Amino acid sequence: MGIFARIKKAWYESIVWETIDENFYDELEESLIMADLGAAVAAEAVSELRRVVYEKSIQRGDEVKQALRDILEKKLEVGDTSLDLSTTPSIVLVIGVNGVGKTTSIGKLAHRYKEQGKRVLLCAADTFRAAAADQLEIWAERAGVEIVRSREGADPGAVLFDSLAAAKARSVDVVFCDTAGRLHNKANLMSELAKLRKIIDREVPDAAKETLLVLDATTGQNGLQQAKVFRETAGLTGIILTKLDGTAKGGICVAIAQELGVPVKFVGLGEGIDDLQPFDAKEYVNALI
Ligand SMILES: Nc1nc2c(ncn2[C@@H]2O[C@H](COP(=O)(O)OP(=O)(O)OP(=O)(O)O)[C@@H](O)[C@H]2O)c(=O)[nH]1
Ligand SMILES: [Mg+2]
Repeated sequence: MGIFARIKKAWYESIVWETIDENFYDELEESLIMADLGAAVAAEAVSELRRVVYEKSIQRGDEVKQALRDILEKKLEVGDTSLDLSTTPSIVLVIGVNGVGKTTSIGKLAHRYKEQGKRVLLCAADTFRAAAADQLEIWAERAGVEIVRSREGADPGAVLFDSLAAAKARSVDVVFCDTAGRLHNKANLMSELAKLRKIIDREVPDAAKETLLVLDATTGQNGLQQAKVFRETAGLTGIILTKLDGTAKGGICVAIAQELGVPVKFVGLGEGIDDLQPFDAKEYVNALI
């Protein structure tokens, strides 16, 4: 950056962050709420920022910004962001409400781990929707991985059982299990997921297991409620935050990390097979602020 651009930038930042007064904090809190962090977490972050600004006698805009980044980053660090794939097979159950990007994310994950030299098998346990297994099969072909599927209306538990048997027989490294996002009602969906969990625990008790909740970044505050409900039924080891390529900031993941202690593990940045990245708190917070 040239000297004039630098001066202009410094000047701009100094007027934007010039007065660290009540007004500044109020506006900041509001913009954090707008980014979907939720009222409670936004208030907490701002009060922490006040304390840091006071204790360190911070006056410069860029220092305030950095202090806020540090605070949010810390809030996101609530657990391992990598997948535990330490056993053969390891089982990854992918859950979430309809349309959030479960099947697409599985396709991307399959590609990612196949590229890393792992033997991957997809389990088409979404038998509720006619085209669901076909959609997963297209992803399996794209990624060049195996799939176990059945017909529409088949028992998802039976498909999972077959997938686990195949995984054991074929020395598969990782099974990604797709699930329905919609059954006749929420109670049905949840009891179905509880059943799938039980089958995994029974059939591969010693396997490394992940249960990933897929959340659409554009969902906003409702994401926290979804995470609570799914955590109760299926347990959660991580979040895949999709559709971050749009305008949504996905700040809900900060609220989920804070309130439920569940870390984001991957972010979805588009519809293509390469549009999935491991979550990086620093990068995420930089983009947020
Ligand atoms: N822009 C964008 N679109 C995405 C992303 N992930 C998924 N999608 C799109 O979201 C739509 C739904 O994705 P699916 O993978 O079918 O979602 P699902 O959760 O499996 O849906 P159901 O099986 O119906 O519950 C598709 O059009 C995807 O291409 C993402 O990270 N960014
Ligand atoms: Mg699907």
